[in-house]
Amino acid sequence: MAKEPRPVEALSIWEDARAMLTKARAEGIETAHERLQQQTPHCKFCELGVSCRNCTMGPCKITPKAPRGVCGADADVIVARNFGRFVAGGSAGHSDHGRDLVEVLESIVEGSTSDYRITDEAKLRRIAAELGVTVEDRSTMDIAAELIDIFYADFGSRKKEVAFLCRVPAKRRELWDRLGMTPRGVDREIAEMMHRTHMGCDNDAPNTLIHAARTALADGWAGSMIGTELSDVIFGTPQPSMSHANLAAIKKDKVNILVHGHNPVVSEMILAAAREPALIAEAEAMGAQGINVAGLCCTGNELLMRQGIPMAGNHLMTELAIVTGAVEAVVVDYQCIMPSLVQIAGCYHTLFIDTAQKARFTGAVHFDIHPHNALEQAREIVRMAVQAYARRDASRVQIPGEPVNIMTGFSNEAVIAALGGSLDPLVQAIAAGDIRGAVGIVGCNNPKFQQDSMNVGLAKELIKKDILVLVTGCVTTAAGKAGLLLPEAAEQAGPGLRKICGALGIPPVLHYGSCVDNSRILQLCAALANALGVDISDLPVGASSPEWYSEKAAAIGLYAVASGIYTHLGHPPHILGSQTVTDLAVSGLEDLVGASFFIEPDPVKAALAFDLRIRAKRKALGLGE
Ligand code: XCC
Ligand code: SF4
Repeated sequence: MAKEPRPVEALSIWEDARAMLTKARAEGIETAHERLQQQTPHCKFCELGVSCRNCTMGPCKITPKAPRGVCGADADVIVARNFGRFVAGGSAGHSDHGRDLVEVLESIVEGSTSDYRITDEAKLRRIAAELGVTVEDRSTMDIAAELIDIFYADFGSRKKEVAFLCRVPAKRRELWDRLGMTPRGVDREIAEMMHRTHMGCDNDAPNTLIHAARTALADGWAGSMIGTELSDVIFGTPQPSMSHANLAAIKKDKVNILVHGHNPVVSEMILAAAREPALIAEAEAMGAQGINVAGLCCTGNELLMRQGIPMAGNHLMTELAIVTGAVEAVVVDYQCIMPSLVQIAGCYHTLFIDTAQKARFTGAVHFDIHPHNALEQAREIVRMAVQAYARRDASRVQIPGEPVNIMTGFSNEAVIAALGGSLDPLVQAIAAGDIRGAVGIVGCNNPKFQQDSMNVGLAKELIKKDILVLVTGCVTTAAGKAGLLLPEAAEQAGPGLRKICGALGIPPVLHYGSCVDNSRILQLCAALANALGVDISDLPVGASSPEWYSEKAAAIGLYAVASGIYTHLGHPPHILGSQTVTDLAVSGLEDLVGASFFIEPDPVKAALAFDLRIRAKRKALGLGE
């Protein structure tokens, strides 16, 4: 029997989401919320992580009566192996994205593309010098060529460690060396994770988890960091600017193109094409008042940070954005793109266009986009969207609400510039207790939670306690819609944070970018630790992914913890079937790496836990509470 649909109020805290969920139901369109109901109750064995399909003697599942799989693996081994592969999947996603940026830079250097160029030469030279490349008296292209080799080598296996470990405090590097956690090469650690979890290899859960951490560190300090740094080099380093967020980013009278996915390589070209006068004229000839590009998920974050395009929504808004009936095209690259979007687009005049060979969707229009043809293909896509405008059914258009303004563009470079050229004022503000600490709130939506209730709830609680919040990924849109990405939100902060934000004209919640841009937060933590002469685990900082869902979020969480950052999750990964693995995650890691995970579904309680942690860390540093 079909289950009663849950009231829309229970599904999301947002009016725009509720309005579109109501419209979807009226139009007979199914969303992730309905599918979650169909999928519940979930398989208990999978939920606990105690089912294994790693060979054909199985599949096996662990029960009190059958405590070992056919090969003899127990719950600890099976849970650790499953979690290791989960993390490898996430690390692969971010890192393969990073590699795509290296390939674009290579195309620029080789001269095989004129669509992309090096926008921030100074940053390229700065990174190169940091990595030991000679920069004096050399052309930018020459330096770039050498940097490309270094980054390709970071994906390989012949190095002792990935290049950006030069940013990591010495104490942390020694610790990783001692534990066998030093990431050597992105592909190497991912491949080794797959190897170790083959039947009959690594059958010691803690040992498997150490390698999972190493795999995650390869993501954070190499794959993702390369992605962030090269995106800045190619598309420009973000600077503070104003934009807006929510479904009102979709404009009634314009040709609406939503970019979705993660990598700016394609979405930047879509935006460039959409800004060309000839295509705008075509749109006007169709009766539209221009072309509007708005973002979803992380490719939206990338364009928001650098180009100020508005955010239509985060993960659970992606289906609902199409339900407005006013979207001409959804153009996707990869990751977090629900295959259901193809069906929902099919209920409207909306074109669903995929652009990456590694992320094809049955039923999509496919464009094979490469550096050499990107802009020309993007023009073709924009032209198709313009033509689709003629097929829009005005009677089905409903765009809820008013846009909420947001401030974006906080790269570390921008923050340091705002501070007058160095991190010293931030260090002083932390020492004085005006900013007691900082927490990065990152990651996703998950239909298991009321959308954005925790993402927003936690941010609000933390700023009250004079804890600066940095957001990335899908938490960006959540914080933005709640008005927290505006300097005025400082009124909701504690007195110290309010004072600092007021003096600098910045919000108490800073938009730090997309999910690969969590590497910006890693870099900031490392720089703060180096400035204070301590390890990252000594800092009064934390990380949180309240409503996470993806393998990538697990990789982020694990590299944060392994880097020494106390990390909150709103719900656990599929590990509870092993006491050993669970204990390690929530306490044992503390002894090993100076940080652990904590699981807490209540944002108020999570904020209290951060408060306690930050208090203790401040005390240990000889600062006031
Ligand atoms: Fe995906 Fe990055 Fe999660 Fe959002 S936050 S649902 S991973 S888009 Ni990365
Ligand atoms: Fe079963 Fe072991 Fe094969 Fe897993 S690896 S399916 S536990 S026999």
